[in-house]
Amino acid sequence: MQNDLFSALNDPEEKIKELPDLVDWVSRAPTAVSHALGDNLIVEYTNLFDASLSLRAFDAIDATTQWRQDQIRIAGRTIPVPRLQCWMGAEHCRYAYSNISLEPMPWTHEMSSIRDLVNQVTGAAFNCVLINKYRSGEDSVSWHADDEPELGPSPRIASLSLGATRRFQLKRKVSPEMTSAARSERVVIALNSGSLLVMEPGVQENWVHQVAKTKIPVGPRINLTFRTIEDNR
Ligand SMILES: O=C(O)CCC(=O)C(=O)O
Repeated sequence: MQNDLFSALNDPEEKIKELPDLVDWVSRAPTAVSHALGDNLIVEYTNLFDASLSLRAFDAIDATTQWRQDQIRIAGRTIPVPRLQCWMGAEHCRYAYSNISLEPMPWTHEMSSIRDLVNQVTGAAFNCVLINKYRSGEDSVSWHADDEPELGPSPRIASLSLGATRRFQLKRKVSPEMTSAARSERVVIALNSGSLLVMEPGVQENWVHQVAKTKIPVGPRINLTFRTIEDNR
């Protein structure tokens, strides 16, 4: 069903570049579901965007984002990152991971209105966003934590999903004193279109996450992970 909806986006007649005003969207009171990860917490707003707004947001973001295909070096080989990306935010928000250095693109109208909504819902002051586009099941992000120093010691991260449903997997960061049961513990959350996942402080310190490749045919997915970088200039 989801993929049928998304195939409509290939029809130029269906393309809508403008998002509706999101200011009052928060009054629709999204449902919050808690996922306990040991002592840590993920809060999922399951219906932040309904199906129609998710489609429009997907299309507007896809059309207005300057996608980049970054390359990474692994074991002496340079390979394309298995997804498209764009780093957007306030001017001071420089970000580096896996030897990739990102200068922020200025906020687009679409993205700043989604940021304002996410800030309203979460009470956070997110000032930058990593936009990921997974073109198909071949695209992925492998195990990592969003724990780069510029995000501060205990970051809060909010992640909005649009498009095809993918699986968000989490496992604990390994420590020497950990039991084998804890080592093999996995949490899986379905990333449905229109849902907002808030990884509360502590998750990045204790857990890693991934969106693995899948052989099941899936349509494209866009993910927005909102972050905060302090301005220390
Ligand atoms: O696509 C997702 O839901 C996860 C993205 C992610 O892990 C990241 O941007 O750090």
